[in-house]
Amino acid sequence: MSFQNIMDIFRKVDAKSILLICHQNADPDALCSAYALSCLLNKISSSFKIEIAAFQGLNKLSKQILKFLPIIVVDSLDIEKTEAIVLLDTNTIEQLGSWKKIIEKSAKPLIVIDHHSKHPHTESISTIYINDEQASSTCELVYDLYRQALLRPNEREALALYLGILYDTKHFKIATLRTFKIIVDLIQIGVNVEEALNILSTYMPLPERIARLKAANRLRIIKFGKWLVVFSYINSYHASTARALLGLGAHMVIVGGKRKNSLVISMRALQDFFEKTGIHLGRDIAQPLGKYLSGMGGGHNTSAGVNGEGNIEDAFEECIHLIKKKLII
Ligand SMILES: [Mn+2]
Repeated sequence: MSFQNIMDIFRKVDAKSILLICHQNADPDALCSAYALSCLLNKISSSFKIEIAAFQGLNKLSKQILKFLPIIVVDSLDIEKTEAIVLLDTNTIEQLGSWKKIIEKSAKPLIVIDHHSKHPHTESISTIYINDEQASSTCELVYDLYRQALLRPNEREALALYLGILYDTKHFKIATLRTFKIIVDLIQIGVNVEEALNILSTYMPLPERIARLKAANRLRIIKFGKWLVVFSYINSYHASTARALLGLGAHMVIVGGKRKNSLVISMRALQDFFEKTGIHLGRDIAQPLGKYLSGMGGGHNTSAGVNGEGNIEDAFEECIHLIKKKLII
């Protein structure tokens, strides 16, 4: 499926208004791919009226991007006035919340451009399904559409594509040769690498900074053989704080505090800690801790969370007990 196929569909329905939809709390890849695509379509025909919509608006970093790129995004859906819909960076229409039903019922052509694993339902309701799991980001796919259209992004569009790719590859940690080839082109067009990095990294609200610093000040360090496990308490930004403490040098972090009437705990560990100790945070710590606190716990191997009731000191003691049980030093 190519750019030509998309244009054929637009021509078939005589599309004047085109709606580009991002997944809920649109991340920079969703937002920037929609923006770059809207610019591409406007280059093809200035008579297209294009609107970008995101269910429940944008995430924090995407909001930051709006200060640097002239993107207008709405958080309401008006499907009546549009002739065609393009869904970007969205794996399943579950990610569209209450818009899901409206999209499903609509008889208007639906074009999906995505790089997550192929989803049969999404495929079944789409007129054109551009899905490439090898692509690092939806921005990479939109860049491909520029090439197919034999058009070159301008500086702003290149910056948008760069930001989407930068975000989705976790600052190029999971970039491929294909990604870097595109990146070279975007830099040649005029992307300022340092400025782009700043756009994606400067945003941290003051309360979050304070939470991180307070948690660092209240650290309790426990050494299990060569492993450093740190505990701290704070009443907000648990996940962010846990990540920050990992960055300070801990192998594993447990941060908890009160939220409303319950106890919330976030934990993080280094990949190396998981591989060498075999301790799976979700299964071995968060799940049993959730039970202990009459709540729920779970998560992944290096990232997990618990919601429950009780006293934070008790919860920490139980964590220590669970770690000791699993850890053969
Ligand atoms: Mn993406």
